[in-house]
Amino acid sequence: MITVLSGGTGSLKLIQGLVNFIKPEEITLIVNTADDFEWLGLYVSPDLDTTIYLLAGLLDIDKFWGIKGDTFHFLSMIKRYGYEDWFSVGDQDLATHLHRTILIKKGHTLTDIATKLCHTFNIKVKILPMSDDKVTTFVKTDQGIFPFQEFWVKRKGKDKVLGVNLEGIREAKPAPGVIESITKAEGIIIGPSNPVTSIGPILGVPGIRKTLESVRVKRICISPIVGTEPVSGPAGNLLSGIGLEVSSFGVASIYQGLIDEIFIDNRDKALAERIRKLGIKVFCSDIIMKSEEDKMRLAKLVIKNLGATYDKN
Ligand code: FO1
Repeated sequence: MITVLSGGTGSLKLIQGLVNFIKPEEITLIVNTADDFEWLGLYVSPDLDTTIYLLAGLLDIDKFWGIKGDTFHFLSMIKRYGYEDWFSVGDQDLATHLHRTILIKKGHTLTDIATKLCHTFNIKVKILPMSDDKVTTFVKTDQGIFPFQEFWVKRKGKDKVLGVNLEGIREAKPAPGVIESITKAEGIIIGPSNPVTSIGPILGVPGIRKTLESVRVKRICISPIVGTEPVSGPAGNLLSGIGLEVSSFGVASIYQGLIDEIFIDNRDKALAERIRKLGIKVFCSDIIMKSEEDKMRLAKLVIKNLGATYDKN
């Protein structure tokens, strides 16, 4: 079994590659839930839903969120009633948020709900939220403090970041199965997601970082940065906001002690020596995943470097 710590876009592209080589039952994903928020009274869990839609074959892969071909009639109507429409929830997507909210009101946990959704869509990959407890990312900027979705979607991630606060993280417990998925894994991958607000919250849940530090199996991270720019998303602004270098070296420094090896882009070869001094092995490759071939090639290399012999058959 391999375990992947995962956020939105980047990690999911790698997972699209991994499922070509590893039986889905042999893959566990620990997913960030600190982006979750309440939207018009509904519980929205963007990274969990994006993961589920991807593996169900429903994801709009142009945007890498929402459902392909979804309509937005509900959103247009609610806007006429005077509600804000900056968060584009499609009509089919709405059903998922409503379903989750109903189940939460009945006492189900995020883990139960993820399992139910996987069952509905016949998803065999194990999808675990990082925690069943509420953790909320707030981004402190020069324009004020905003919950993550407001910072990223409403304000387009443009404000200068001064810091990040993960409310509720100290009290959060790892969701059932999370610690076990790390201790029992034959290899661990930290996906190429934003290290501050996607992977950061997962590692911040008490117990997860310590467990990851203690395991003996190989732990590989794929950098989400090429040069001084994130491949996607707000990682650049967030890394500099917490005082770190916006580069694969900055990423490696966050994961020091947690990873054995980092995949960086061929163009960042010059950083290799500095990263090695952190006690982290460096593997240079083309890490941009645009085509299906890119995803498969990178996934194959990661599996090879994990030293794992996974056979889909
Ligand atoms: N991201 C956007 O940039 N704009 C949106 O309107 C938007 C809507 C949305 C609806 C449901 C959902 O599950 C995700 C959605 N996202 C949207 C993506 C998302 O909020 C972020 O990209 C992630 O939180 C970052 O991992």
